[in-house]
Amino acid sequence: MQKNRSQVFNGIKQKNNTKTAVLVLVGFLALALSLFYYLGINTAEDREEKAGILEEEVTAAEQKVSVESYAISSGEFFPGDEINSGLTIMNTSGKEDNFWIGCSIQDPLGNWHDLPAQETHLKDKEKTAVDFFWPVPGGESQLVSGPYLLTMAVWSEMPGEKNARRLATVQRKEAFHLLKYHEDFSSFNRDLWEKSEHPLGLGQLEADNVAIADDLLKITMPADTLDGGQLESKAYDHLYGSYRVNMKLPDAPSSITGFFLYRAPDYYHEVDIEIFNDTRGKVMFVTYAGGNVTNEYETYPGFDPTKDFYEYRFDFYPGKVSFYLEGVLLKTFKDGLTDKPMKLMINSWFPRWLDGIRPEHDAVTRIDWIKY
Ligand SMILES: [Ca+2]
Repeated sequence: MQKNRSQVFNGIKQKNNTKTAVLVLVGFLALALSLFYYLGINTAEDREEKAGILEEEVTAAEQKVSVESYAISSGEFFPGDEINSGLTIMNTSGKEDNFWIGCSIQDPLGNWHDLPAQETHLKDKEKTAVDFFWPVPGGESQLVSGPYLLTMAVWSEMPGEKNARRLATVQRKEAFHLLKYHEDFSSFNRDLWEKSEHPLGLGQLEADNVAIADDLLKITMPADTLDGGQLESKAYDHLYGSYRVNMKLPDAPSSITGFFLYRAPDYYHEVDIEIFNDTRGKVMFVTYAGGNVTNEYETYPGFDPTKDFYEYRFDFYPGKVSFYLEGVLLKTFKDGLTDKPMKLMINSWFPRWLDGIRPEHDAVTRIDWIKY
């Protein structure tokens, strides 16, 4: 039951100087996208945006342009990928006129990235399609992972000019997701990760209990023991961003699996998702700062984590951390958060505050991927 989260390319192709633009959407992607827009158009937010276009941005006295259609990349993107968006506009001013179309992208920290505005000259009732392409920066860029907002606007003059008026706007919050890295566990990346070896809870974290097999990271809690395993990033280079893991848990009551950011000492810098390794689907979201638990929330999101692979995620930004399961927002904390870079970790183990029931058989946590 893994979701289809493949990135959806969409764009409006411009046919040189022809009067009509053709929305090029191919096969399944077209269908998926159409459905997406069909559904999307019915959300309150979209209605609001539509209303904004018709009632606020284009006044009766200035009915100069209409937005005929638009498309915005959706899904997940990584460095090297390209974000596409486009819109088709029609000149409704009653005369030939020039228009400028701008596109801006806002990262989860609120920073804007403006793409160069494009100028177009249209006769009355003439339509044109304009595309924008934004290559996702890679390498050493300060890219922040998470959901991005995209807005396109039609202007009367070059945006930024003194007399420039915004004639129409299309905006989508959480239009797409940018991520910096996709660890698929096809091999063990020694530059990024190390296996932990130390006591934790009622047992030991053993490096031998952490292994790559079948394109999975497997953390084993061996039969008849209270031992477990832990993978941790080598560097303390994780702070703000979106952290996602797709995994299937073992049924080993009284043990838990944690996906979290951590920096020593204990209780000072931590953001946690903890899932109970049993069929109930009980999860906890916890943060630590200044030597204390600062937030703790327990919920049953309604699925059995031992039955299939599911996505567990938290988005951490200044003054805010939000927790998601299968893309559904379950909880946000707005205070009691550290601001120090941490390690990203994942572990399966037996805490002292549970019953310490030794599994009859090897209990294995299967981790398909981590993205951040
Ligand atoms: Ca994998």
